[in-house]
Amino acid sequence: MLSEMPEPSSLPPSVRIVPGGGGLPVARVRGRAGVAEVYLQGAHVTAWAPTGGRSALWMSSLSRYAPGTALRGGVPICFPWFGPHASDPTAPAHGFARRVDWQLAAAHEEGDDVVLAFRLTDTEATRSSAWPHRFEAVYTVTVGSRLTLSLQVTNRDSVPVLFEEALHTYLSVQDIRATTVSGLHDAPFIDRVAGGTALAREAGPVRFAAETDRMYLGTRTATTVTDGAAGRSVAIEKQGSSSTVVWNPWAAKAGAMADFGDDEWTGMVCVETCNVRADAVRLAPGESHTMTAVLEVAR
Ligand code: TA6
Repeated sequence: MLSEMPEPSSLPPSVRIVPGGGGLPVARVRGRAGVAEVYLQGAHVTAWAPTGGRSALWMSSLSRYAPGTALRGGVPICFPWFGPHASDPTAPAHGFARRVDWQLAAAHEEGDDVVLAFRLTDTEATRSSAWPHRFEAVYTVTVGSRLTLSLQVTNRDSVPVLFEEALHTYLSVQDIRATTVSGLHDAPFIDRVAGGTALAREAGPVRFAAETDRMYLGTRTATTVTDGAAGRSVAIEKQGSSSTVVWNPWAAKAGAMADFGDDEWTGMVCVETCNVRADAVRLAPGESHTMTAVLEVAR
């Protein structure tokens, strides 16, 4: 359990910290305009729905809920690197941020929205040869008819830092084979399934007929996920992000993941707001950078 849990009296009536999966503390948000759940481990949003709607986020039924283990689904925070570490094979995939406890620093109501601020600073659990730096991260989650996620990173070190970051958003869809992602037409991408480094481009919306793992670089555009089978869509606006990753593992890779149901691949798609590879962020000592994603469900 966290040593720095906020006093219940300091929380608005719409926010309660309760034991979640595996007994991990989770902030349960019941606002006038939206509801959500955010695990303090990883400041991990695992559910969000406009009030009266169903969660736009996907969680695996096989997700593990254990200290230090990444949850499968929702919005994992990948930081300070994306994917495997460039040189240390023992370093955790997608960095340490999603595996460590964040502090719920503040929570308040703003009109019909509920705003929560989570904070992570360097500790023994984050400092390693893989990334030894002093830093502060503040993650602001605004729960309402839209979900706004804002990650601000500040360099608290005495040397410049370079980092990658991603809001690795798992969206729920009725059938990936009837789902498209628009907004990335003609944007250059690395096809990670093909193991390529060469940049490809595609004229139309992204469609899914096999494992798909695309890293779009140098793109600041909004995207729209159209869930054709359910007749609904989710719009993703972003600021401070130059990369977008689109991923579906398809059957074989889903079957190879212990925390991913063999047939669950048809019900999800990842559209990730990020700064990765050539778009990695460099900060001088004392400098800050903010990356924001805004999700909105449209009929
Ligand atoms: O964002 C896509 C990706 O990098 C895939 O290559 C796959 O590894 C996925 O993330 C999930 O990674 P994880 O470490 O959460 O299993």
